Amino acid sequence: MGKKGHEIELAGGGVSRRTFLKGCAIAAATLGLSPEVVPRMVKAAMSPKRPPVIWLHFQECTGCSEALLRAARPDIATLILDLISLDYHETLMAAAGKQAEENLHNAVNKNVGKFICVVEGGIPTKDGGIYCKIGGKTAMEILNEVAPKAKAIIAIGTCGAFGGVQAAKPNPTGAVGVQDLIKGRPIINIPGCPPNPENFLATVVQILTYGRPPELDELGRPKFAYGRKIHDHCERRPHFDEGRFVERFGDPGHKKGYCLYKVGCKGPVTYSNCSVERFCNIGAWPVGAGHGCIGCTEPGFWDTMTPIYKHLPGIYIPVGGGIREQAEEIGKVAVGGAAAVIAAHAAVGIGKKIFSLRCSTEKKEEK
Ligand code: FSX
Ligand code: SF4
Ligand code: F3S
Repeated sequence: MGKKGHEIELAGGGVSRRTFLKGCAIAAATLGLSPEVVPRMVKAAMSPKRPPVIWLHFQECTGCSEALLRAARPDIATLILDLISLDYHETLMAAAGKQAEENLHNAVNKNVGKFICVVEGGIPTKDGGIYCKIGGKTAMEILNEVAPKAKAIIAIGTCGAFGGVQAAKPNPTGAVGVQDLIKGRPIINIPGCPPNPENFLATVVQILTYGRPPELDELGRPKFAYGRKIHDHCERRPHFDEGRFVERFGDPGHKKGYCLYKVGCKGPVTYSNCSVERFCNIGAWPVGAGHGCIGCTEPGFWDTMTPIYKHLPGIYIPVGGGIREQAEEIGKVAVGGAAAVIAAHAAVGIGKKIFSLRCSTEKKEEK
């Protein structure tokens, strides 16, 4: 890229300064930081010493890499690829076979204690881990060779973080997330199926600028991205509060943009910034498109958030006043990750008529 006006070439040579500044501004906003930190971020990110990144792929659909490469605001993929030195990525690199194996070996051993290991995909542990093998080695073997030598590990996507859909009961391959196997290294989970690339970008910029991972919640997720519920910032929330719900897909309420809770939205129990950050630079996100959130950033969502089109067992909506605090309990229970049956009270406007969606358990208790 030539050096014309603002088109100043950066460390990696792929993006203009303007794009770069925009990217850092987005990262700052995503991190919840003031715009004043942007120059510091730019300085840190412009360092010619780009952190080496080794990106491993295990049991997954490659949607995480796809989401990153197809990100649009402002060409986040290029920006990320300029911020880091991507030394190994099986989907993107030209090398194959023996050469690829040598690349991995060299990238790890040249950068012991310095590289960021990104893990995309779950790791099968049953039967000696034979259900995912690359170059004759199991995913477990590769992870155990690479991850302990990393400075930090980013488990990208719900598969890398919590095992993913392949861990759905009965979990035939014994799929788990990175944190179940690797101890003693910092692990940052960026779940979502797939995750929002802006959360990955912001995490990388945070590490580059401050030399440490962002603050994490008890599930290892950055609080800046997973600190609030989908429901807290959903554009359909006023309908929820006023008791206006979609009863069936395609009904008049659906056409009017009413709340999707009754047709299975798990936004009240899902921690993620989707309703704020959105996707693809066009403000798109699942609930905006008319489908409920399926809770894809939560561990075990494939078991705990299903059936997708039914509200969670035990959830009911008592309409009346004074229960707004109880709505907060919904998320806490979900973050605890435990409850197969979550008794949750959704906040609704004061003085509305009582209607109930009580589950059979509760009906039985009433009898
Ligand atoms: Fe998993 Fe990544 Fe879901 Fe796919 O590859 S988080 S299956 S959308 O995207 O690992
Ligand atoms: Fe939005 Fe879902 Fe909450 Fe309704 S239940 S307000 S659609 S997040
Ligand atoms: Fe996933 Fe729900 Fe966001 S389905 S992408 S956490 S809106």
